[in-house]
Amino acid sequence: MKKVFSGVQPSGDIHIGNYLGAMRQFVALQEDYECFFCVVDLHALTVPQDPIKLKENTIELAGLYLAIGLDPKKVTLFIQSHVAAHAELAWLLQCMTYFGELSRMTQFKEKSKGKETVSVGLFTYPDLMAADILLYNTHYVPVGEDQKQHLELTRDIAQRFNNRFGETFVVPEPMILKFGARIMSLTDPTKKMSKSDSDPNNRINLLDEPSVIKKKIMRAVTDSETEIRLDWENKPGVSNLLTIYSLFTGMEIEEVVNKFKGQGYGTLKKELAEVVIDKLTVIQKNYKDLSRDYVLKVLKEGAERAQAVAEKTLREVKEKMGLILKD
Ligand code: AQP
Repeated sequence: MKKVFSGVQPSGDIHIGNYLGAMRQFVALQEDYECFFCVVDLHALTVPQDPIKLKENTIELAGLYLAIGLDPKKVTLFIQSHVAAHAELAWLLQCMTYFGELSRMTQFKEKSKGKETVSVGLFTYPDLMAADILLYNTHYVPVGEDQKQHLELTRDIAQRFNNRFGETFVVPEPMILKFGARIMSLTDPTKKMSKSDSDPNNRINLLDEPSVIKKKIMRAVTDSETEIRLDWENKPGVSNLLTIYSLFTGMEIEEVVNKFKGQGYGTLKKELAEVVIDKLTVIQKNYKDLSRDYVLKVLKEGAERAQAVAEKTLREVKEKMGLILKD
């Protein structure tokens, strides 16, 4: 069976961009692939985190994975730092990655822009991501558009390793949705919706109360015209709202545009709020039904399964690179 790996950072509130761009796909994939889904807490540490909040976010994200419909009998769900092989392989891969390659990463440039200091971890983040993926001999990686460049680097590293040390890693392929892979901010629709944006109104979180969802959508930035049409260049705000409507209802985008043609922005926003509230209420109910003990049990069992696979790959890599194995 082909393997799938993906991770989400517990770096803040999980929003509909994470869900529509990546997590929603995971649920369908669990039926046909051997899936590993991870709470990538080590990645979250690349920018400063409040330790108490990080722990809360980690358990919350694991609960959300279950609440959206992942079945721990079908998938391996675990916390990245529970499997030490991720950090170990990341080091080995760092020794095979060029400084120039990491310097070209757009996410690093964006996240370090205007900052007086940035961690070395933020710079080497793509190597940790490559380790996450390559440890499981992953064939497919379902991610949002913003992770495409990191995936390309992962492929380059895997090929470089295989060329130098012999066939070892599966060279993974990204699975990026053709539509909805980049959900935009509600307050500035030229930027992507993001957990770390300082303005909480930029995003709708999966666990937002209905009244908050409605308020955020009604305040979403549009434009000074009145016409509803899909036009990313001139009307990114309206185009984003239409896209979210289409993704949550399963209606084709053309159908959605026709439905709202000739109506005001207020109607689009009101109806969108109802659709989003309806969908998120189901996830929120599932989430509330989970006990912390159950989530921890799933994560423990997941880590044991993941560790067995990861350790095997790591041993092979160490051996090929010339390290002496302890046993
Ligand atoms: N706006 C988005 N639209 C579509 N997909 C998105 N993803 C993130 N934002 C959008 C996808 O969600 C998955 C998990 O993301 P991540 O936790 O790895 O972090 P990120 O990509 O850096 O996204 P965030 O939410 O903006 O987090 P912060 O602010 O902490 O950096 C990935 O598959 C991502 O592509």
